Amino acid sequence: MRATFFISIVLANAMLSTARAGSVVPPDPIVAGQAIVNASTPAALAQTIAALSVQFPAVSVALQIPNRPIYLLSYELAPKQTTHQFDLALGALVTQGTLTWAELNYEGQTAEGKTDSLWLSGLGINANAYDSQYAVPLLGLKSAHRRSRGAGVVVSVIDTGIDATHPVFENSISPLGASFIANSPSFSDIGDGLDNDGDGFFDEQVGHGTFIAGLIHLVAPDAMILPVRVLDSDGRAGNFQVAQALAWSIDRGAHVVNMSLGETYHSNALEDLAQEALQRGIIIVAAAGNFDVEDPREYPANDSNACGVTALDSTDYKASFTNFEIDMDLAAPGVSRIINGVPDLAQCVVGPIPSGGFAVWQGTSMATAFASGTVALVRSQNPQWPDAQTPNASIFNRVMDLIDVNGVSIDELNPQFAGMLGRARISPSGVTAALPIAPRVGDVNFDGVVNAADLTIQLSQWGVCEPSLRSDLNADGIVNAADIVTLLSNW
Ligand SMILES: [Ca+2]
Ligand SMILES: [Ca+2]
Ligand SMILES: [Ca+2]
Ligand SMILES: [Ca+2]
Repeated sequence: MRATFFISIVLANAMLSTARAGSVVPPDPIVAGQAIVNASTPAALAQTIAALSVQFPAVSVALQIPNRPIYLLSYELAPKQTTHQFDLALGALVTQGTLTWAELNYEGQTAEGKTDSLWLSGLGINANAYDSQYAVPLLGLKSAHRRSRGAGVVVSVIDTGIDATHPVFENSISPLGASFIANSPSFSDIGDGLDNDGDGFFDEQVGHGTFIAGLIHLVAPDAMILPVRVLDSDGRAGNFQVAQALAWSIDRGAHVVNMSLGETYHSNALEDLAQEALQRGIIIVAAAGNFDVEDPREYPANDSNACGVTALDSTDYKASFTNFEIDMDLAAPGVSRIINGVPDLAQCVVGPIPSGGFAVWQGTSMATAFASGTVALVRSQNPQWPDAQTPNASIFNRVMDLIDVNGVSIDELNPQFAGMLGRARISPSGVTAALPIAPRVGDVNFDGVVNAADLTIQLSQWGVCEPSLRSDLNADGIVNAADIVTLLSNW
């Protein structure tokens, strides 16, 4: 089902296409037989299971988000019972105060998967096209990289997985990634040969995570990327599973979390974790969605504790497909132009795909990746955070303000959407110029030089750690000889 130039040039427009104006946004499906609850005590959880079991068969606790009172319940329906009846029973437990909240396990999906947008690979889409794509001069990445390359920052990519063997990544993918796909422990970006969502395409979102990681890496080449595979090969996951991935990212100390996905149901589980991320100084960056609508809104992009990102073309005009609304924070390039069935590479977003190749794609997911990379550059230039001026809970707003005031105004170009495409188009060159030069790789104490003082700190932290520890230069969860070699090579 995958389009390449070799087999389907004429399909190119259709393959990259996204929804047209006025399109009906389909409701998000529900994972059958699953619900999510917040039970503040073991007694409340036991009471919940007992109460639901009076009405419904096989109610049990399937999983817990570690160290949070958030549980996945599994259940069955007897003949003539409906999911809606189970939802009402959950609602009654919330009303009587047994549960803090409860919800069905709605499904999220990549922004592109929702609109059947696929990547295109083929002749001429290569490493050079990736390095020279329009976003590089538009965002001023060359001058930005003289100020910051993202060193010391860990960006979690919650997606379909990442092909860490792709040559563009060199040593920038943490081997400590995770998979929340049942019976598939690898975090690699691989398919299962199935049309999991029954839309006629097989494994159509394989490559999404690799592509997204490649764009983050293009903007922040020294940031370490933490792969968190939770979306299936067709780009979907239940909110509980996405919440697991988000909690895992928070617990590993990620500084930035890229979520190029969304769902139109406002999930309490994701809201709780977005709130926790904010309190811990972790910045969630999420895709506005590709339906060209204001409503329904995609979550978590519209959460006030997450950075929602819309897409623009190479001249800062609104992407025809991008969602828009007042809660959006930033705008970034996300459009690829196809002319007579052939991508005009000068106007395309180009990223890596599994097995070493490159592709053209478009969407708010891609804009989100450019924004995450920019957040990583800014975070790297402020290694002292949290501090007295910028405690953890202020980091999100501080970064948004910095990127806004040093960004490019887009309201004049898009008067119909003024205030609804985000506060500014990201300008990595602008925002990095306004901040101190970031420490380079190996400058563990960020004093501007890599020397014995950094080595001393590294030796004192020898052993198992979280991948976000500055001394763990390859973010593999252990400070050891490999990290010392990297430090010495940057001496
Ligand atoms: Ca499919
Ligand atoms: Ca599949
Ligand atoms: Ca130093
Ligand atoms: Ca290490």
